[in-house]
Amino acid sequence: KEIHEQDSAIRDTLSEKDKIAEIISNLDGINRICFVACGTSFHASLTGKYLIESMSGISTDVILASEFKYSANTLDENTLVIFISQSGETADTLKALKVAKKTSKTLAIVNVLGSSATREADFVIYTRAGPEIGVAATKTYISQLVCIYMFAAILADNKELLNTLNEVPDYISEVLSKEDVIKDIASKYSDVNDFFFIGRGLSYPTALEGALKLKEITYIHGEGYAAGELKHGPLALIDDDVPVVVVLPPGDNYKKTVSNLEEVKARGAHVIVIGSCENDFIKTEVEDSFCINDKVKEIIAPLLYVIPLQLLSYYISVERGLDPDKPKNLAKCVTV
Ligand code: F1P
Repeated sequence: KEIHEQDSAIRDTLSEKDKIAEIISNLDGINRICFVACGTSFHASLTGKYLIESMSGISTDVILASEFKYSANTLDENTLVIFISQSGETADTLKALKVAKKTSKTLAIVNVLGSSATREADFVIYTRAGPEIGVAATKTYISQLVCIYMFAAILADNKELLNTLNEVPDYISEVLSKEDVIKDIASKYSDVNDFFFIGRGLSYPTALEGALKLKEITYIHGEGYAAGELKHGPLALIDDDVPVVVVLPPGDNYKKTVSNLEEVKARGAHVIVIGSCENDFIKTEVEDSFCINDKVKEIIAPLLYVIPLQLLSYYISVERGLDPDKPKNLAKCVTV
């Protein structure tokens, strides 16, 4: 249900644009940004680093909330610390927020109205995705990303990107209308033991999020890797028992990612490509693929390419007789 609500959820998220512009107008003197988050919210934060650094050149760090204390002494009054949390109640994130506000300006990007993080932070942006009942975050991930995209685009005065975001809900509906393709792929791979997910640049956090969803709701080992990093060891783990999901949007990283795809194929891996429908490679060479409208350029690919990965985990979970909404050993809100 929540995967299917993503187009309407982000229509509401997009209405936060003016609020974000107002917050940015109050950020004089900021020369460093630091994201702090856990789990899926951490992957949204990694996307923020790529966007802000490439468009504004502002040095941006991403710190796991549980590791925050080792970097806390690097913050100062010129650092903006952005806390991303669906619940606004995650213990590690709240603890870090209480420390960061002593030295720095703080912004919380949160889904739950009135949650603790919204009371602690100097500034608040609501993701407006609506209630999320399933334990594993899906629609709130996309809405966090949309907030981060709006923040980065306004910061860089990138009007073209801001306008493009208005097209995303329609692209999402189009992706969701083709979910049967993923259902068929899921039925082929529901009893494997290990998966890899690879991508470069903006597609790297997408690969990490695909692997986390798989672990959370199917209990299959999923490893998200930067495609160019595979050669530094993990290629040894790839063989014909390990499917490799390749996040392959069009753009600057396309050719290099294809060469990584060829490396894993040469080791016998079954490759599942998420790529543009106009991509010759998809049309001719791979067995399992899901294609996305070729008008979706690399810059906005994280908002679309993660959806087939969410669906893949969902359908594998169902194939394995599990309840994807109630994964074992995972709470919606981790308060310890
Ligand atoms: C962080 C998080 C979620 C995950 C699960 C446990 O929560 O790791 O990403 O799906 O719900 O908590 P939050 O700080 O974003 O609420």
